[in-house]
Amino acid sequence: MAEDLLENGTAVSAENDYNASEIQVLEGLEAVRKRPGMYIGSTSTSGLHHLVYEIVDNAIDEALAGFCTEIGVTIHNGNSITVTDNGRGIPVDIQAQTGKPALEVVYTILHAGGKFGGGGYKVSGGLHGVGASVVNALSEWLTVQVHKNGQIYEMKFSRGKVTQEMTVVGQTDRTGTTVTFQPDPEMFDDLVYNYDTLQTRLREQAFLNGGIRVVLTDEREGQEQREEMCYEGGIRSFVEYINENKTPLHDDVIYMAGEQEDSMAEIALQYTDAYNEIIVSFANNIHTPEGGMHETGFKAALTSAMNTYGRKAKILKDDEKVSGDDCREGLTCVISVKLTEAQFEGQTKAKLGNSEIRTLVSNVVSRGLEEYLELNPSVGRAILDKALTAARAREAARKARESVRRKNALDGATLPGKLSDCNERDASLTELYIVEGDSAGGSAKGGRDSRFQAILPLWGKMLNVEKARSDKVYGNDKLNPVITALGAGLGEDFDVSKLRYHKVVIMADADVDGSHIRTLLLTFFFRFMRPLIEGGYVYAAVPPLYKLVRGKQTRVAFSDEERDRISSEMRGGNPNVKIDISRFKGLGEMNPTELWETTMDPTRRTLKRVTLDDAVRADQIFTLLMGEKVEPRRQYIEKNAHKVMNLDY
Ligand code: 1YM
Repeated sequence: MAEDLLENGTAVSAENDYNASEIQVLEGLEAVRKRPGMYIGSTSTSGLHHLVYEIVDNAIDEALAGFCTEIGVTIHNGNSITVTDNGRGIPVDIQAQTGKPALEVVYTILHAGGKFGGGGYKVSGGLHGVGASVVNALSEWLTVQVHKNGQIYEMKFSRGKVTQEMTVVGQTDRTGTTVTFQPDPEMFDDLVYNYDTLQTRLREQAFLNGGIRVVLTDEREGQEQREEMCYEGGIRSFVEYINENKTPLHDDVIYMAGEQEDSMAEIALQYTDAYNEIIVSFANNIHTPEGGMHETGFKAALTSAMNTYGRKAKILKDDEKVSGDDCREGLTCVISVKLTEAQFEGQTKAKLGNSEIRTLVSNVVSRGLEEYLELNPSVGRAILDKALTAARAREAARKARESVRRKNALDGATLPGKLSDCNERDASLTELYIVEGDSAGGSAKGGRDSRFQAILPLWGKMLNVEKARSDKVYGNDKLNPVITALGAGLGEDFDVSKLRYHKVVIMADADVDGSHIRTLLLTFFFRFMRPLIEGGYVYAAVPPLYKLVRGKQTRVAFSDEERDRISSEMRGGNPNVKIDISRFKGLGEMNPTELWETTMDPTRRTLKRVTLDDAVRADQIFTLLMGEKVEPRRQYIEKNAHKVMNLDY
C-alpha cells in the first residue's frame, strides 16, 4: 500500500493525511527496527553501546567544526542515557523539501551519509547526524532539547514516531543540544550499560580530538562515579597514558604529522623497557584493531629508518641488520589518519584498505624519524641498543625452541607426563582443565569425563612472563607442559589452528593464591598466545564457595547471597531444622564427585569466558599487576579491593 502511494511521487492518500515524506520516514525507520543489526552491528551489548556512540559522534562532529568544547554523557537509573553538548544546537528552522523542522528530519529520516554536509574527513564515525534516526528508531522513547536563538526547543519520540511536535518550552542564554533516550527492550537482549566500555570509547575520542572535554557520569544507584577527560596533547597524551605504568627509554613522546591532498596522518610513539609492542591505530577516529595500510606504512618506514640511522651512526656494522620485530620491541605507538573515503575491510570491518594512506604514513615517518634521530642521538642509541638486544634474544629464543623441538623428537613423547589426556581427537569437542596443585589435579582426574576432558595439573611457583623474554619462556619447566599440551606453539609461531582443545579452562581456588595463578596464566596467554584469548578459547572455572547439608540433601552455593537463599529454601519455613554450612577451603578439598557435579559437568557448571574488549586496557592492567612498579600496583589494588568480595585474606 505504501508503494502504491509512492508510485506517483507526491501522492497523498484519500483515506489519510500521510504525505510521501511521512511514508518514507516510517518505512525507513521500520527497516531499522526490522534489521537493527544492519545499522548498529548487532543487538547484543555492543549494539546497545553503539547507540551512545552514534549520538556522541554528532557532538564530536560539532566540536571538529569548531563550535563545541564540552560533551557530557550520563547513565541514569534504569539505563537511559543523556548526551549533551555546548555546540550551535541542531537547526530548528523549517526545511523547504519536507516542510518540517530540520531537527525532526535529523531524528526521523534515515539519511545516507553526507546528505547534510560534505563528505570531508573532518567528521567522526557518523556523518552529520546520520545515526540519530537509527538511535531514535531503536529507543522506547527519546527526547531532544535544543538551546538556540534564546529559546529551548523540545521534541519527543517513541520507537521513531513523533509523540510531541517541536515545541518551545523555555528561554535560555546558551546554545547546545541535549538528547535523552531509553533503548527499546523489544530490540535489545540486555539493557544494562557498562561504565568501563563507555569510558574506554569516550577516552579514546578525547585523545583523538585533543582539547575536547568529555564528562562521563554514572548516576545508577550503588555505582555512582564520574570522570572528566580532556587531553590537550591529543595522541601524544594517548601514548603517555598507555605507558603510564611502564619505564620509558626516553623522556619525550616522538610526534610526527603530515598531509597530502585530502588525507592527513599523525603518529605518536615512545619506547619503554617492555618486551611487547603496542600499536593502536585509527582511521577517521574509528579504531582499526585489525590494522591495515596505515600500520603497514608505519612498520616499513620504522624498520628502514632505524637501519639507515644505525648504519650512519655506526651503531650497526655494514652487514648488520635489525628486523621489523626487533625495531618494535618495547614500542608504544598511536597512529591516526583522516581520509575522505575510508575503505574498511576484514572480518569485522576493522582494517583500513586504502593503499594511498600507506605512502603518506610511510613518508611522514621516514622524514620525521630521520630528523628526530639526527637531533636526538642519545635517544637513537638507546632505541637501537634495545633493538639489537631484541635481535640477540630472538636468536636465543630460536635456539631454545629448536632444542625443545629436538628434545621432544628424541623423547618420542611430545605430551607432558603430567597431562591426563582425553580420548576424543576432534579439538572442537575437547576441553583442557589447567588445575592448580596436585591434589586438586587428582580430584579433577577422578571426576572428569575422560572422553573429552583432559587434566593438566600445575604446581610450584610459576614464571612471571611480564618480567621475562621469550627465550626464558621456552624451556621453562612450569610453562612448557602448557605449551606442549596446547600444541599450537608460542609467540610469533603460535598457530591457533593447531590447538588441541577448543576450551582451555583455568581451574583455581577462589582465594588469593588462586587468583594469583590465574593472573600469571592469563598474562602468559596474553603476551605469548594472544589469539587464544582473542578467539574466545580461554575460560575460568567457577568453583562453589559453600556446601549446605540437611540430612541426606546436599547443595552448594557460589556466593554469600546464594548461601543465605538456599539455606532458607532448605529450611522450608521451619526454623528448627539444622543446616550444616561449611566453606570449601579449596578445590583439593572436594572429592571427585563434588568437583564434577559443581564445577566440571557441562550441564551444571558455570564457566566464565575470558574476553579482550580493550587490548590497551588489558595491557595496562597486566603491566600494573605483574610489572616492576610497586606503587601504582598498590593503588590499583586498594581502589579495586572492594570488587573482590569472595577472597579469603
Ligand atoms: C548530543 C548530540 O547532535 N549536536 C549537534 C548536531 C548538529 C549540529 C550541532 C549542527 C550542524 C550544522 C549546523 C551543520 C547537527 N545538525 C544537523 C543538520 N549532539 C548533536 N550540534 N548547525 C548545527 O552540520 O551544518 C545534523 S547533526 F543536519 F541539521 F544540520
